[in-house]
Amino acid sequence: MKTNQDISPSIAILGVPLEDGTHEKGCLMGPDALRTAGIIETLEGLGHHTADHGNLTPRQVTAASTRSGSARNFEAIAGWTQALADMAYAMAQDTFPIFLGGDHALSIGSVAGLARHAAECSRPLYVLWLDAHPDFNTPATSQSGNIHGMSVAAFCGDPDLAGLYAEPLRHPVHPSHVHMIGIRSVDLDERLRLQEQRVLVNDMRVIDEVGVIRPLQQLIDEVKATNAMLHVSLDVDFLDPSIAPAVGTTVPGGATFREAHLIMELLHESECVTSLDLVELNPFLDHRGMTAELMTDLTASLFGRKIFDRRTRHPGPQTGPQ
Ligand SMILES: [Mn+2]
Repeated sequence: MKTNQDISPSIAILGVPLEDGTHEKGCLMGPDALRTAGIIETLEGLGHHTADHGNLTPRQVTAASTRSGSARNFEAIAGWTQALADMAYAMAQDTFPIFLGGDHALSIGSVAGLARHAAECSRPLYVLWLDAHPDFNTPATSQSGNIHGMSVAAFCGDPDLAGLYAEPLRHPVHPSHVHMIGIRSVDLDERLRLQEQRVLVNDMRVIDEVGVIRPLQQLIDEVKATNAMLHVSLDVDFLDPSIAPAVGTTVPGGATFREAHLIMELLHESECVTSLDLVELNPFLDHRGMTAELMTDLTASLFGRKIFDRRTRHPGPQTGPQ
């Protein structure tokens, strides 16, 4: 993904077996399921040197608390966030980091670390949020109190989630730099906040009407025009449950196999992407590893694999009826 064509991009993998952001158990097995599906061998096979940093251990945090409302496992997630933000920052220095989740609360830490790195490079950070949900709730608006539904609010600097970080968030992501695709389940308060803060939401209706190319091209153009870094955060529930059943928050009507691969192929061609989250894989709910394999294949497309080779078919000599 680096623009220097002479150097094969070096990829750093980090497992984040975090499941405190959701009610459903099982996401802690996500990183190992992705490894079992061959994500590292796949990337190596595409010519990318890939280093596996193993699984992250959370920090022990005692002081964190939310200012108001409901946020389950706040302390535990603060521990993951603080350890991950530091790791993400370090990994981004000279590699393309891939974070294997773990539930989507992972992004609270990964994006914060990447935003710090981007700021030090004097570049904006854009986030492409591929998800059924905007994850823009706050402790005050959330019905469930599950922090995996608050990730975007957290890294955009919501004050009720500030206690997840070790220190005040110096580089919050600007909400207008968050582009969402695939959205089809939004809470009422969340909808109002998304509009107020000008998050760019492409719901499934947009995909139905114009496809994935136009909204994606708008993002790529903006990223190129501002010399930004681009983080992609891919939630399993972005995909239609018929092709990706291994997630605790399935919503019908998700992206198809080809829509998802097309997004990844266009992102590869753009050479804009600088980091990736693969989140919400719950292997306990999977069917013979099909979701882990699909997430691995989508990652391969992001790194240059063509699913369908564009070979020209030469029809054989026309033969008449025998
Ligand atoms: Mn999500």
